[in-house]
Amino acid sequence: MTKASFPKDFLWGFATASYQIEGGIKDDGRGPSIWDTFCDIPGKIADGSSGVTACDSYHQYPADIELLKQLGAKAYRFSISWSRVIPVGGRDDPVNEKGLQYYVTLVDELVKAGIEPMVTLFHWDLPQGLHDRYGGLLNKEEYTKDYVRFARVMFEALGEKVKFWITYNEPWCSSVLGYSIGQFAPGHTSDRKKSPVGDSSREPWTVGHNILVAHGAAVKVYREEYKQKQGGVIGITLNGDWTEPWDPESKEDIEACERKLEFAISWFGDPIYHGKYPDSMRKQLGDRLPEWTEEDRALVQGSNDFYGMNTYCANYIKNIPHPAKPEDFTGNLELLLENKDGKSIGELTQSPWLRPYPQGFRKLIKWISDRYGKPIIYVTENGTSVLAENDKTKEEILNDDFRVKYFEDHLQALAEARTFDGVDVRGYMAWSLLDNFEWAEGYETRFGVTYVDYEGGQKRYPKKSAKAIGQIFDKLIEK
Ligand code: PNW
Repeated sequence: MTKASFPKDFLWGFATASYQIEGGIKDDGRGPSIWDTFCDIPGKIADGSSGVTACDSYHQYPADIELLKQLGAKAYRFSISWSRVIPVGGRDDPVNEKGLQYYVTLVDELVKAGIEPMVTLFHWDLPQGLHDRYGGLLNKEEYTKDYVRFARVMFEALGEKVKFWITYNEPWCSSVLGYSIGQFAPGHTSDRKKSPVGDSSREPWTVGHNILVAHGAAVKVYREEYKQKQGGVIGITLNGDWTEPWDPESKEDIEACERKLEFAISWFGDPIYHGKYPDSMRKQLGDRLPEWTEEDRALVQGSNDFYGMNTYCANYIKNIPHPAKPEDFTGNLELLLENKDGKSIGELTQSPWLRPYPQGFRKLIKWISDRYGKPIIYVTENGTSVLAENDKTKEEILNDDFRVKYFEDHLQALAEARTFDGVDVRGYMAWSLLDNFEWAEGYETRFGVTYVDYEGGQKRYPKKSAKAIGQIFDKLIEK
């Protein structure tokens, strides 16, 4: 019998994001982002914190590179703080050379250390200046031009050494969490108890559309002006989690499972691979979902060199037998953690939405692979928090057996998808290299394979899982 495995050149490593790790938010001329502003609003972040210091990677990046080397990582996925490079953000605004230099040095040092840099251009921290100037992600014409200029600055500065570009991280989160429920910056929602501005019935769909168009426009520039001489690949990273029916006997719940995947993943995946939105979304949302002009479709369709996949868990899905509410973004269904028999989909973690379900990883990556014609896939995030980890002693935190098991189970499932289901997966980035600023959950939730001592100068201590990942790959990669 064949054994599930990964090929010799499988690219594995760890992921982070600028606002979650860098700190130094006012250093060397960095401008504010919408996350700086959002964190300043009382009540938005669980522990009242912000990215003001985070892991201090703006200063301590050499420790991050040392850590990656020590762990045997082949790649490192990080993101660019747009407002560090262009403080106000716009196409006619000045570039901040010192901020840009930070990323040039980071890439140089990674390459010297033999670690492949994988760069995310946008991981949610939009320059506040663009939000103020014209409404940021809500304004397609202005925003696209500014994003393309930013992308161009980065291709110019880093493209000789960076061969993997990710235009956007998880547009679903920017759209839904940022413009429907208001849990993420800029906090727009129809709920007037939470925000004075926002229209949950329309804005998320507009924002999602605009992100797709800006992604397509940046890919076009990369392909026409840089790809040939720089020789890299470019794609988008989409999040999504597997679904199981709440009642396995119910035809409605089974259908709702598929609809949930379409509302989460195909919202972005279908326009890129099929040139249209899913029928289920058009049916429910009507003209609140933007129409594709020929021009925009041409930018977006076929715009992925690879599919970046983020996934963490799975949900039970229960159909809602009434017409959808205008603010619904799920596909008119309930997302549950227990099924009809009261069985939990997985063990509890510190994140209310995350319960590990490794067999769902294999099923989901096959679903994506089948729907999009067997694209090259890089898993750009996968990982877990641990229940009450922050309340434990340092010794206990470092012995994170729960996280070790998560990685063992998920990497086994991924190897099976590759070997037995014909999924063309070429790499895997664990989330995250470091404990870091977990957005609205602040620092209470730790996702790192490395413990960061926030009271002790952000010193880094690898947990058991940090070392385990290399050992798991050692067993799974063909010799
Ligand atoms: C991803 N949800 O976000 C992000 O890309 C990371 O920056 C983040 O730290 C990581 O997952 C862990 O949360 C998500 O509510 C945030 O379903 C929230 C959800 C999904 C993904």
